[in-house]
Amino acid sequence: MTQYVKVSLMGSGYAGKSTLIKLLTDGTKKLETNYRPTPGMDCGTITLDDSTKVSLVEMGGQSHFEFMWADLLKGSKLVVVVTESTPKAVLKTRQLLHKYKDHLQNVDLIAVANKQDLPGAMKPESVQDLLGIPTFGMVAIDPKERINGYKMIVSGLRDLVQVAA
Ligand SMILES: Nc1nc2c(ncn2[C@@H]2O[C@H](COP(=O)(O)OP(=O)(O)O)[C@@H](O)[C@H]2O)c(=O)[nH]1
Ligand SMILES: [Mg+2]
Repeated sequence: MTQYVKVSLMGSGYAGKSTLIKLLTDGTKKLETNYRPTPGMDCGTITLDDSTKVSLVEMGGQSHFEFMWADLLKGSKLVVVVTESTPKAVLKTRQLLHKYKDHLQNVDLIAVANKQDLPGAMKPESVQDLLGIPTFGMVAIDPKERINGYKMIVSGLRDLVQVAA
């Protein structure tokens, strides 16, 4: 029987959550770069092994969808907080983590310092210092980053993957 593991992606609108889901679930070589705000939710599935699939669920980042977040977070094995790598965006993400800290208490958390390709991007280590959670650098529009994206999800699910192995 296949077990589904829920991984939620949260973060401000425009951070790159939908692009990251596409990167991880879609074999295409070129990732579309037009921005379309996610209407509430976006999702995709990746296969870890014969018996385990990961459901990636994006929580629409715009503030008028925030009312759904507490519900969407429920049952998540891992929450991936996606942020742009500008100081302003990272500070906003830190506030977001603070605001939802009660809902994030019993779940593994990692952060993605996305858009590392943009000039002046903060290094993942600096983003990690500010957010206080393990942080991975990412360029979600670059298909070459796909393997790093998988590794990041697998390392976030390490307890579960060890059990499955
Ligand atoms: N330069 C650059 N742009 C990115 C990257 N990831 C996403 N984007 C762009 O940022 C915009 C917002 O991305 P999207 O995935 O829709 O953000 P979401 O609102 O968090 O789902 C889109 O135009 C993407 O093409 C990246 O790593 N680098
Ligand atoms: Mg989106």
